[in-house]
Amino acid sequence: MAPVVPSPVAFVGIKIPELMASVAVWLLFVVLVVVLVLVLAWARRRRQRARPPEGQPHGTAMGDALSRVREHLESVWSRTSGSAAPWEQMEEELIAADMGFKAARRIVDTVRGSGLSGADEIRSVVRAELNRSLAGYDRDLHLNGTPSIIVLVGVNGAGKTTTVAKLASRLDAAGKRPLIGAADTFRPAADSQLKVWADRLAVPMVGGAPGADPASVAYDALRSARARGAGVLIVDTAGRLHTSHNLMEELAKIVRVLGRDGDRVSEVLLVMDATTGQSGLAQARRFARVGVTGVVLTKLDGTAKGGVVLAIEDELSLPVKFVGVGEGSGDLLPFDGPSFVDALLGAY
Ligand SMILES: Nc1nc2c(ncn2[C@@H]2O[C@H](COP(=O)(O)OP(=O)(O)OP(=O)(O)O)[C@@H](O)[C@H]2O)c(=O)[nH]1
Ligand SMILES: [Mg+2]
Repeated sequence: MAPVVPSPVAFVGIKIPELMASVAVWLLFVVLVVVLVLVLAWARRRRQRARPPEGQPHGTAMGDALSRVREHLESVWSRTSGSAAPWEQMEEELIAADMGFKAARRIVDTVRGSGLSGADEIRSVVRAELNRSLAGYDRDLHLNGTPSIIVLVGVNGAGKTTTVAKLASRLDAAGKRPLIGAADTFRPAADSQLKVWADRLAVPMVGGAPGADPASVAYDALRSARARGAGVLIVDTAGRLHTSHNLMEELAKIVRVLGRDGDRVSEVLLVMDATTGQSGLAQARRFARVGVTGVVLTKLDGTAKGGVVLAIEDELSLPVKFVGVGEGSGDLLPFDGPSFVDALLGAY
């Protein structure tokens, strides 16, 4: 008769089914921990990909974006130097750079009055005049309230949705916990366009059904932002023609409804396409009536007409707060007068 060998399991007093069950539980636990670690690492990588690497500038520099205008103006200074400078031609060239009639006239009068004639001297007189024109505007992005509310408005295709994404990226990188409100319920693809951005940036978004009342969608997004403890709500709106009374009323309603519970909309930013030039000013005048607090000038990278900043500020008395210099999430620069003037004239 074979000797009876006691099973090691029986030896330590645990039955085999119990042992298997506890091993299964431990295995499950280990798998869950591994999955959790992988998901967290993946989410972190995605967020880092959406941000510019440390130490690199956030998107295209202003100087690169304005290189075409700068080259154009460079030829203006050299051609108009000398005592018999063709002032009319200089004025025309400045208007061609989209500075607007008022700014162009002011610059020519200042250069003429200075009695200076060398290209470098003219450039330094123009630099002082431009800096003076652009000084004194409050260009800060004001974030008051919990959450702070930013609404973007503008005509079709100006760059609102892209700017919402760029702002979300900036504010997220600054630790402001943004939430995107997709209140363009008019264009069927608008919601999915913004969702792609929101997913890429790992920023939460609240939208609504196509055709839903944009003011209700904006209000739902505000409630969600409050519930999630978001720091800033950024609301995208549908592009509209400034001439449509009803659509302009709809914008006013969005702003009103967002303030219903005593919140205040911190910023209503008018998004303007720099390539539209002067014709954008008539549109902007009508938009300004919905309480616009500042302008985001997009597509500055694709134009030889960056001078429109001066025309906007002269004509609308609204500060340009940001400029768009590309299609990426990092291609939004806070506008500041001296860097803009350096980009226009060369920094020396
Ligand atoms: N080069 C360049 N392209 C831009 C910039 N901002 C936006 N765009 C492009 O302009 C096009 C329109 O941008 P959208 O953000 O969809 O414009 P929108 O105002 O939301 O358009 P609607 O919702 O249809 O009114 C897109 O192809 C963008 O990639 C910019 O600063 N530079
Ligand atoms: Mg849009």
